[in-house]
Amino acid sequence: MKKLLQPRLLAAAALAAGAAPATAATAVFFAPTTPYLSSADIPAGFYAGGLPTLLETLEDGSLDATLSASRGSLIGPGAFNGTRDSVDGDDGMIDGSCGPQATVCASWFDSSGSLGLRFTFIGSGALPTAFGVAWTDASPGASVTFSATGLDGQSLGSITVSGLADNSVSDTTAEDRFFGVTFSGGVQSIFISTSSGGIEVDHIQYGAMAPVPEPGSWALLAAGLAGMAGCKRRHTARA
Ligand SMILES: [Ca+2]
Ligand SMILES: [Ca+2]
Ligand SMILES: [Ca+2]
Repeated sequence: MKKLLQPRLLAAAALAAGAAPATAATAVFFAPTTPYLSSADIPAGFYAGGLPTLLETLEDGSLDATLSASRGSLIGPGAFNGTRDSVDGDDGMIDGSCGPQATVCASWFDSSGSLGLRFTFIGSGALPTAFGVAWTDASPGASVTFSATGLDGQSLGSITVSGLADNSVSDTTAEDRFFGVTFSGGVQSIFISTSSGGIEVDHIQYGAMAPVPEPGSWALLAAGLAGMAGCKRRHTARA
């Protein structure tokens, strides 16, 4: 039985110690407690316009050229049938499974979850400001740790979620979860690891983060509303 997990949105402090506070930007980590069964489960408020620039489902048989992986390999049709664990909807059906099919359901796997997987943006142009992945499998009881780096390897923080992994290493999908981070200063890489056994992921993705109101703009808005209320009261008193 799964236990209830952290709040839907886990926010964490971000700027690495000693990093110049050039902006008030803070990395925000997303770890929804509901399953990621297709790209429709990307959390609201993650990407500008709701969708990533790149969604690497791995169903084309290779990792996109704008991404590098520190470890692991693509496992596709014909390999690990019954235990390969792709995102559920990659076979066109949300049916609690994606793995044994002959022509679809690819994922990314490494036998060492503790060494983890780092996906780095190596494309041209500006870094993405939102970067995520769908974790799909680990050994029973393993916890999942997700972290990210910004420009020049600056740490953006990390989160750890325990109690996710079910008691199966087959292609069960109800345990699958989205992990992502947004940072206006740019996200160079994401790293995901598990405390024991292997690790499997899918839907590596990045894009532009959804705009977040600056705390200052909230303060200005609140002050403006308070001022309007004051004017109305004065106007009412004179009337
Ligand atoms: Ca399916
Ligand atoms: Ca897939
Ligand atoms: Ca799974």
